[in-house]
Amino acid sequence: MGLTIAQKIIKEHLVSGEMTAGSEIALRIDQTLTQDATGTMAYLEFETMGVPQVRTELSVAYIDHNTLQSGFENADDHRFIQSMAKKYGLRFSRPGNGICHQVHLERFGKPGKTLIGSDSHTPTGGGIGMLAMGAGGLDVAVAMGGGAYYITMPKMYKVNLTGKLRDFVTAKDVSLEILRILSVKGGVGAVIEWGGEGIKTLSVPERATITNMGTELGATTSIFPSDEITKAFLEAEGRGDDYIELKSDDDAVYDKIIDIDLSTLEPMIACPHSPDNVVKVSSLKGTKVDQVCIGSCTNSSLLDMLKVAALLKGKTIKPEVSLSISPGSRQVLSMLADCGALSDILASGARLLECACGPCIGMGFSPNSGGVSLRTFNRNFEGRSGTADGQVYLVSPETAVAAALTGEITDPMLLGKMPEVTMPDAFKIDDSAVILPASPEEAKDLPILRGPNIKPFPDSKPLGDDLSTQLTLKVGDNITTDHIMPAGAKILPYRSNIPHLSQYCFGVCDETFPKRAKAAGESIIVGGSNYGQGSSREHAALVPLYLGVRAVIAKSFARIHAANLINAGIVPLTFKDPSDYDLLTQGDDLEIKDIYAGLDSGTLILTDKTSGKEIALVCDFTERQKAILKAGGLLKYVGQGNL
Ligand code: MIC
Ligand code: SF4
Repeated sequence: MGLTIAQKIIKEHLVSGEMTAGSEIALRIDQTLTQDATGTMAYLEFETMGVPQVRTELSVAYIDHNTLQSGFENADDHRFIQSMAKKYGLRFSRPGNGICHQVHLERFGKPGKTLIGSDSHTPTGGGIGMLAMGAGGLDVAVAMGGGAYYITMPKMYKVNLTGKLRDFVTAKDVSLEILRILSVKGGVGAVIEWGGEGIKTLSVPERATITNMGTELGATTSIFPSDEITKAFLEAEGRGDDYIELKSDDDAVYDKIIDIDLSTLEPMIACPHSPDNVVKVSSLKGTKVDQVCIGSCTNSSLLDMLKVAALLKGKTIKPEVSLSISPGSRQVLSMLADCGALSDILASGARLLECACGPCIGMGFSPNSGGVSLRTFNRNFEGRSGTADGQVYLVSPETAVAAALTGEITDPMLLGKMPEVTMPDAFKIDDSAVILPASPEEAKDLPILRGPNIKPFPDSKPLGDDLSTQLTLKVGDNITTDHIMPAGAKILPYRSNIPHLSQYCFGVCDETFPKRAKAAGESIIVGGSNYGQGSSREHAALVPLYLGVRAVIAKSFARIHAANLINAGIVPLTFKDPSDYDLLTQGDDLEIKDIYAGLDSGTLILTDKTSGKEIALVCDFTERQKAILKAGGLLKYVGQGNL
């Protein structure tokens, strides 16, 4: 039987386990990346492992999220990460150098390699044929220390593309279309391979938009073959030597195949508050728009920006609309400036933001109250923009420009003729904002620079045999990690201060939760399906841990969050019969007995002492996961000599 692209890379990196979908496998990781919002915690965790230098082929620490330095906290964290990078052998990408995924694609990613990153959009690297996955900070720390990365062997899905996109229909519309088809949980447990004749019409930045947004499907990762187009991109980045050809075997077997004819697609838009709430742009024609944001790791490549500039050239945006542009990297910004396209953008009335995540994570540029914001980003979860009642829609850069020019949601196909935009044969290479580490010899005496905002992380408890506690919070389906641990400019600076962060836990759902959880001492949360989708932030596990949460019972979990819960020593349990979810009420007293025996049998019985009902729960863990839970989390397990 032939192999898919992902299976080939997995086979080459397999440390242990069977390559059968559903079994646990351990992978050797070639490259890691972190960003600052998850990085501080990841490096604190790495430090406790006592490893003198990172053991990967390449590890990069990016600063791109917490770049609004409205106090000392972010600047202190940047300095801490920089000192860690210098001492432990990582490259340090300075603030201003760009968004981790864009810069990694440009300068470091290599086809056929494995990459994990403490950011859920790490699969962007799949655009050049990497097996690139998002992970919790602690898993990345372990990989930096030379430890394997454990995942469930994914199923293989294939999307076959035929035809060619029409003008004004873009890779972003392909992403939105697949979200419409599969939904935000349609990719859970799968790798999505993109193939078919149609991929020959897609450049690397377009492919990277698609793999980036595969994250919104809940997929383990997404991947394109590495072909002549990949080669041309790497050569243009001066990295032709990094190219290898990579394709699936003709007789590779897929669990699901989806066909999309690119030539039939139309501009699409995801409505508030979920990336899969997708309709045709034309169906919302005339909706008034207050704000437009172009950028983020989904749509901030030079190609995207050149198209935006060409469409804005010689025109002025509506006075009622505020338009922001954040190029994905310094390379993009500087090439835009050199060719004059930046002037065209600015002359139209756009505001230039720095090369960073910015508005995507609520780091400034929040919309007005109740404002309609059209964004080329990948997430539109409630409250994420920083404005609680903001109405965020996700669109392509072309649709974004159409809205900025007309002041309302407008099908970009009505803009007339699409100007010809081509990618350059050579990108401008300047790696001066990537600081190299010290030599291992020099590194020994280097200090680590810590600010006062770094507080000790919460202590986890080994799993006991009985748990008798209260159900402090019951939430519904598709709860995101932005619900569990919101981000935004006010809260993000405290990513290394769990006690402070804890005040905001579940703030979007129930502001009283932190107080009630603390008062309960220990507690259980109940959720619906796809609990913990979205960001990879391990804070969505560490903060509940700090607040005494010992178990989460849900209909199903998102992959990275389930791993983060186990890593934090919190037990993720699922209902044997999902309809039992309805039997539980917030405030009930719950009891789970004989947990150790249940871990072995795979079933636990939950007694709702308030209603007297008994509910069967699935606790299907691997031996390693059981050992981690019994040890009280991954850090403790690693401390027992299990790196
Ligand atoms: C996001 O897009 O939600 C983030 C911010 O990039 C997160 C990481 C974080 O919470 O720091 C992600 O996607 O993993
Ligand atoms: Fe940054 Fe937004 Fe991409 Fe997350 S999704 S890495 S916040 S640009």
